[in-house]
Parts: sequence; structure tokens; C-alpha cells
Amino acid sequence: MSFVPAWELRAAFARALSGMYGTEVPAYTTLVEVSLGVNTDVAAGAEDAERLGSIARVTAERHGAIRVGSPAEMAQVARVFGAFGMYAVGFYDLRDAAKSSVPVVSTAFRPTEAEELARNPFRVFTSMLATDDRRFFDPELSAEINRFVDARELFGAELLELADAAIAAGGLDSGDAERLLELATAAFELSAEPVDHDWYRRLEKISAVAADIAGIGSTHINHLTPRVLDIDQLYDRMEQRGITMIDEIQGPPRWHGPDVLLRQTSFRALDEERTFRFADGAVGPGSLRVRFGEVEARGIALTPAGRDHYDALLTEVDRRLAADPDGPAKASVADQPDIRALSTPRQLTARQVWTEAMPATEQALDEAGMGWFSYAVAQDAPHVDAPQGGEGTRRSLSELVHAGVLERRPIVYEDFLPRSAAGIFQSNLAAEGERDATRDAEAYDLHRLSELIGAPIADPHGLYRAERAASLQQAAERLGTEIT
Ligand code: OOG
Ligand code: NI
Repeated sequence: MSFVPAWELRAAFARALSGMYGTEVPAYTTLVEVSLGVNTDVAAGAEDAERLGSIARVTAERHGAIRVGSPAEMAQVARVFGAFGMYAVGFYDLRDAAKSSVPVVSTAFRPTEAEELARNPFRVFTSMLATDDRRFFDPELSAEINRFVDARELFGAELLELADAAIAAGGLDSGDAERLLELATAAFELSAEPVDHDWYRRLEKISAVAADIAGIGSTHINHLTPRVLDIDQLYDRMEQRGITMIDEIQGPPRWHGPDVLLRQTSFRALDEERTFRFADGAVGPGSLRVRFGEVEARGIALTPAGRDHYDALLTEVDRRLAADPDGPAKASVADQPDIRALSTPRQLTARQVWTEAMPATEQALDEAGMGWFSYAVAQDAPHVDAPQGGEGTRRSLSELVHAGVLERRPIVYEDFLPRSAAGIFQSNLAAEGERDATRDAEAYDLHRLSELIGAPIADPHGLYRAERAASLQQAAERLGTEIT
């Protein structure tokens, strides 16, 4: 029997979910095909196409999303994903994300080390229903939801035990590995169990997300997102295939400068047939929209300063759009492909704002302290004098980069954007739902969520900072000089 390490389990898990999802949602298969075509073309067309990730990594790369109903369920999710070397990173409060708030707080489970990400970067955005948020749920309904959630079982004892064993050993023997994969994949399948009609519809009135999470006895992957190297081209090709995408590509605009953070787009959920159980006990067919398709392009991670700048630019885009809802004339910001998603007033405005105010090269982004980069000794690096003691043992980073001794490499953004996430949630909402903004919001942050689920949640910036520091440490050792 051979031992299967966590990263191989993770790669196999992503593949198994992809296989399962493809049979359940045929449009996903089209999306994966088109993504593959775009990636192959981009990789063949540009020398630096793999600067933000090898083609092997990007082709296998997926993120999924699940939603659960309580801290106890979140804690179990942490065990299941822990088996695959995926750990909670980041905190997202989607209750407050501009205009489209939903009653959840979220984190993402993903590998945290550069080497593990390079092997397989599978990640799952995981949301927890905030049943104690009085803007959405009154105390009675909240108690009813909690009772319902506490009584169900998302993950069986065998799965959790195997997960714990995998965490303890950093992997499993092949027999157990297979069983773990089978049980974990099945736990995220859409269940065929009849849906309690009245309960589901009652929750749906408050929020479709609440119904999706607490209206049924199981959870499910609600989308699985491939990564593409050119999302504008993908958008165009999907529309040519007759799949209507949402109006916009979310996140940064397309522009001539470096790609940063995350750009995403999606297509709406389709109605899927489900069985309902009615109040009189009768069972009958119906339909629900719970799943959708999404695709993403990833860029350079921004530092806190870069992120503040990004957020300020978003605010500026909103401000200009409020003043001029049509946006600038297309011709004034054009020189881009003729794609519907790039011609909306928001995109045109964003492009204009970015051209005015965003550092337009990787070097400028780094020098402004806005992007996360790592540094490696260049292959053809000019000779660095051996340190002579005193001042001579130190070299400044910018001096070494300018001299061509160190090469700057972008660190890819491995996380999510709350505003895009809230937008993505809308992909499967038919109605806004009801809420009373005057009632109390529960205060949640990374630490509170971490305490509730009894597992640490890493700060994304801490991880990017550590990757940068490790690269500098390694370079300093190779050069035999201190880098300041
Ligand atoms: C998660 C939405 C967030 C993304 O890519 O931002 C997300 C959900 O709909 O449950 O997946
Ligand atoms: Ni997503």
C-alpha cells in the first residue's frame, strides 16, 4: 500500500469534484473546455504568459464554494479540508459588501505555502449563515434555523475520522485515501432528498441564501471555477457558444498595466429539477436555482497600501458613475477588444480612473509599495563583491534589483474580493429578500470567526509577507550579503 500525501489528496479531490460537477452541470464542461482553449492560445502567444502561474498549475486550478449553517458545521469543514492541506485564510463579511448584502460571513480554505500552491492550489470559499444577525432574522426564526441545522449531519463520522487521520499523518494510505475522496466528494453532491416546500419558501422570503443553506439537510458545491489567462477572450468565446454571461467582468478593469487581484465573471444558475414535500405530505416535482458557473483570472497580490488604493479607485469609479451614468465615450478609453462586458459604463469609467491613477508597470507597483513580489537571484546576475565587513555586508533591495542581481517576481493573489463575492452570490438570487437595517448587526471579524470554529484563520497579508521575506532570506544567503 502506498502513502498518498496531502497535496496528492488535494489534487485528486479537485479532480473528483470537477468530474462530479461536470455531470451535474453540463455548462461547466463547456466552460472548462473554453478555458482550456483560451489558456493554450495565450500560452502559445506570449513569452511571459506563465509569469502568474505555470500552465500546468493554471489548467488544473479550480475554486469551489460551499455554504454552511453554524460554527459547528464550519468546524467540521475545517477538519475535512484540513485533510487536503487546505486551511482557513481571510475573513469576508458579505453582510456589508456594497449594495448586494447577504447574511453570511466567510473564509476560504486553501494551501498556504508557495510550494503547496504550486503543486495544486485548490481552494474553497466557505460561508456561514449569520443566523444571529437581527437585520435578517428575528429571534424565533433564528432559533428555528439553529434547531434545523443542529439536527442535520453534513459530514458522517467515518469521513471526519479519516480526515483527522489524514491531518495527523499528512496524508493517508491509498485504501483510506480512496475512501476519504469518495466520502468527501459525496458530501458536496447535490442531494436528491425531497425539499420541505413550506420551510424552504419561508426562508427564501428572507433570503435565497438562507434557504439554500438552511432549507435542506445537506450542503453542496454551488460552483466550481476554472482559472483563465485571458478572461475577456473567454467571455467572448462563451457568448459565441450561446451561453449568456452576466453583464460585467467583476474586479479590476482590463487595462494596459499589470493585472492585479482577481477578475471574475459568471453565468446565471439554471433551474434544476428537485422533489418537494408539501405540507399535506404529498411529494411532487419542482425546480430550484442553486448553482451557477464562474470563471476567473488572477493577478498580482496587493499590499495593504495597494489594497487601500484599489478601494479608493473603486470609490472614485462609483462617484464618477453617479455623476455620469453613461460613463466616458468609448472612443476615449478604447483600444480594447469589442466585448460587451468591456463596454459597460462601469468598465469604461474604471479604465479611465485606472489609467489616471494606478501604477502602470510592475516596477512602479513595487516601488509604490502596492504590490507583493518575491525576489530571486537572476541567472545571469552580475558579480556581487564579497562582503568586506561593516557597511559592505549590506545591499539595498532596490540597488540589487536595479543592478540586475535580483529579479522581481509577482506573487499571485490567492484569495477573494468581498465585493465580487457578493456580486457572485447574486448570480443565483431571484429576489432581494427582506431585511430591516435598523436592527442590530452581530459584530464578526477574523478573530471571532476563528474562535467560533476553533481553528486558526490566517491573515492573507501575513502569508504574502512571509513569502516575500523567505525569498529575500534565500537570496541573501546565496549572495552572502545582507539585504535591506
Ligand atoms: C460564494 C461566492 C464567492 C467568489 O468567487 O467570490 C465566490 C458563494 O456564492 O457561495 O465564490
Ligand atoms: Ni467563486
